[in-house]
Amino acid sequence: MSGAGGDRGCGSPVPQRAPWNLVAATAALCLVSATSVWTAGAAPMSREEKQKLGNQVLEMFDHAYGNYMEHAYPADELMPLTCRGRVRGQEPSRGDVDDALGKFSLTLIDSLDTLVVLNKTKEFEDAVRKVLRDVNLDNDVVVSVFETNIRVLGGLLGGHSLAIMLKEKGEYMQWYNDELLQMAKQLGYKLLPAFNTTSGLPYPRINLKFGIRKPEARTGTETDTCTACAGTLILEFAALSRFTGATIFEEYARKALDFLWEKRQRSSNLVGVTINIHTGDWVRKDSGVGAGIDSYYEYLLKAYVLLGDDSFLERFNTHYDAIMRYISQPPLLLDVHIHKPMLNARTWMDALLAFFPGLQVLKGDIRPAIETHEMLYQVIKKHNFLPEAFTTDFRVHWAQHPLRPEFAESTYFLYKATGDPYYLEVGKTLIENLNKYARVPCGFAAMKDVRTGSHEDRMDSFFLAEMFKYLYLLFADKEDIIFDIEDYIFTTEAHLLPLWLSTTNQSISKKNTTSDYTELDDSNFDWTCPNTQILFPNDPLYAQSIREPLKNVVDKSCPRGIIRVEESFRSGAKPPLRARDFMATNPEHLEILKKMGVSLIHLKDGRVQLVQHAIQAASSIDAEDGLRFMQEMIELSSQQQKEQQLPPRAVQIVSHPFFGRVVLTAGPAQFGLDLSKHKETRGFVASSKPYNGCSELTNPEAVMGKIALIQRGQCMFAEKARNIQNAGAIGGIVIDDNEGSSSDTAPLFQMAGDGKDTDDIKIPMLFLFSKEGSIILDAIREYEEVEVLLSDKAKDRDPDMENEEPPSSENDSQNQSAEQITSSSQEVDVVDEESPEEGSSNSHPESSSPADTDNAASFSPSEQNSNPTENQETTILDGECTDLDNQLEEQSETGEDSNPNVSWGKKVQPIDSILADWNEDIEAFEMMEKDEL
Ligand code: DMJ
Repeated sequence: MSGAGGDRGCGSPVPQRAPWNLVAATAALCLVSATSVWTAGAAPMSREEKQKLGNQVLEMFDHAYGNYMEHAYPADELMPLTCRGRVRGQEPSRGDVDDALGKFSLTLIDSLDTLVVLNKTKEFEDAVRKVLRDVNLDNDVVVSVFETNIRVLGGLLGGHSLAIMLKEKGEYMQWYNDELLQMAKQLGYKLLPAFNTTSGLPYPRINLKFGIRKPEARTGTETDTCTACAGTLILEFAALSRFTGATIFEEYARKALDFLWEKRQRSSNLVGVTINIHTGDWVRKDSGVGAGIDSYYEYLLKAYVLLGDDSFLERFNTHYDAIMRYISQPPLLLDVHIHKPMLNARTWMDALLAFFPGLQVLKGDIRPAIETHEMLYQVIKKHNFLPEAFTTDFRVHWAQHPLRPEFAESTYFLYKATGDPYYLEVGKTLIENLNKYARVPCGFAAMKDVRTGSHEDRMDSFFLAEMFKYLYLLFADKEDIIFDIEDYIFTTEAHLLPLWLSTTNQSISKKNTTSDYTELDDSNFDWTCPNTQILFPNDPLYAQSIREPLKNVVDKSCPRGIIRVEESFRSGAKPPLRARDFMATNPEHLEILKKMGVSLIHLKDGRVQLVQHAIQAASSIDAEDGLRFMQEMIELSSQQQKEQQLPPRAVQIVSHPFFGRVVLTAGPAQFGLDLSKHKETRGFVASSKPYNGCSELTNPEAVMGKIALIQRGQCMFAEKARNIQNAGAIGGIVIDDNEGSSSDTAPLFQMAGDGKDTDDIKIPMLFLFSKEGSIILDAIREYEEVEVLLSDKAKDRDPDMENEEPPSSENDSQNQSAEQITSSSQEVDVVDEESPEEGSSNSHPESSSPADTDNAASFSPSEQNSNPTENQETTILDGECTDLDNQLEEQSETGEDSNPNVSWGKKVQPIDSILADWNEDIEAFEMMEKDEL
């Protein structure tokens, strides 16, 4: 997700319906840099230091872009570990992520305007020539309409915007004759068939060559799209219309926005995550500011800034008010249900919401922006990067990090708004972390797991489009950029569109809007704009004073439930029961459960099942507490389950030329040295003979004091470990014999023992799938001496590693052997190696998931209730056997459910409406469980 325009502020203090050029000019005063007035707080950064950091950003960009151009172009993206291009169809499918790839040299197009911002005008000129010469927009590929719009159409328009700016300056691009714009127009027409729905919302995908719904198109049968997917078109489409005079693009984008606005949930003014493009029904009714919705809000505000159309600001302000009322729980931003906005829909946040503080700066709401940004920074300091998702108590929920730029974007805008050098220090940390943990010999690799430091063979184009722009601009002074950045607005992909478009070809402004705003009065709209020139000179420590209380927020989390507890203490009422405090042996707790409509059922196998019947709750408040309790219990169960699984381990190649840059995710063993206890083993690797390690080694001299490589198969893992240990190995790496296997496609597992006592095995053992194992085997072939570190987490690259004399190497094509695993699975299952009599080296017993067999807390639907609509959720708790009376169970099965009306205190609610409400909650929870970014 991304940004806002320059330091342009929010709506301006000018009268409504003012001509936009005036609005733009006035708004430009709203958020200006306050560097000159800073007197205290974080130490100011010298010009030299800023320049040094700016130069570092330039060097990093060269490393990323140079490697893409050298090793991947004309492919869409660079695979930085294997140092080659990612060509769709030639790599295993990664699902939806691949829909950004249209065989149109994505990274080159996405990088165009970054080149100009970074002052690489000559390279820009070359890049534009390459785009015009090489890029084909007519490929038979199904692509995402959203991604193609923001990255490719946006990239071409950003390139065009800066090409004409340069041409006008008179030095570069003198030959340019709107060729990028012509390409953009061609692409625009290719996307239009996607809008052929009754709602006007676009299909999520389109075939670049064949469009939609023709048999050869292989798309057009989808019924749903995400709100951001349908609501993030207006900037690019309006720019295309205004640049070319072809009004159709802006009309289509406006129509889609109008439809979304009409469909907002009228009482909460929130929108859901996915919508049916034919019926307009919300498919997912959870609502936040991150994945699936993010740039819809962003584009409403920026459409106002770019197009000067008040209706967009009115809509944005209405939504913003709802966001701040329900979703914002400072410093957290938590998803809620659109129809029950007081109810959290999940207990974790996704990384995409990190753009939101930047948008709040554009809106002019600085305080919550500072708070949320600080919270995010605390999470980053803990994990080096923002994990794709993290819980309200700041634990990792999804451990990947694909080098997303959103946090850098917000950092840039907060620095522009506050002038607080603290944000420069934040940017410096981002640069350091990227170089330390993500930089590989052939570019920058996404983090597969921020906890272990392992990589994915992936460098997304947005990394070049956005990250380097925001980082460079953060440290740049006005004179470091060859044009005035304040004349442009950033799209969500950080492409630059000139603000003068607001006064060009504006014939279609509002022409086709279907909404009327009679229901809204001026109080809905915030026309004022906090001016940082007034704010900060009065109190230069303003930002710092807001951050200060949040310094330890990651260690001392305070999610909503706790706030509620505090509130109830204040009011003298009893605090609601938290799932983590619940004890099935505590009669008081059981009483509370009963009040909340939760019954507890003992299963024959000793486990305990919780079922909520909302209608049995003593009041609607108790029912809501019960729902929250169940939600927490589900979360707790799945966390416990995760915690019981061993986290993955890391094999880090530390010798020349890798120097720790290549980290492979490995499966642990249930025996041998436990690497989780801050232990590690470092040594050179050697293949064992026989390679399967199933008998006494015939080459003990080769493996003595080394880490032995053994092939999977033919005997138990423990037997292999004993054989290599007897030969003097200090560790072992078992490599899967199933050719082509990778943690991309298979879940990691733990190597189980042999059912006997394995205490005699003292050395550490790790498992690598075949693709990852072959990286080490290739490295041996190329460099002979390969040293690795076995640990639970990749270690920082030791500068000594790089100073060591390189072992003799035949050639120095250091990038070729670096391959990486790309699985997103963090689950670790237990697998026993096959028994000796199972001969085939390729036949492995199916991995058995602990979730299948374990007594671990797990979530399962109730079998005890015939009417599922009357149940909330069911949780099975491990070993919570109590002497609990059967009363509750009996109550849950009385005939009360048939009561047509339920009395909650004074309020009588028809059963149908209650059931409908709860049904929606159940659906939302089910969605939540399946949730993916
Ligand atoms: C970018 O492609 C855009 O910012 C988009 O809006 C969502 N996120 C990615 C980067 O994370």
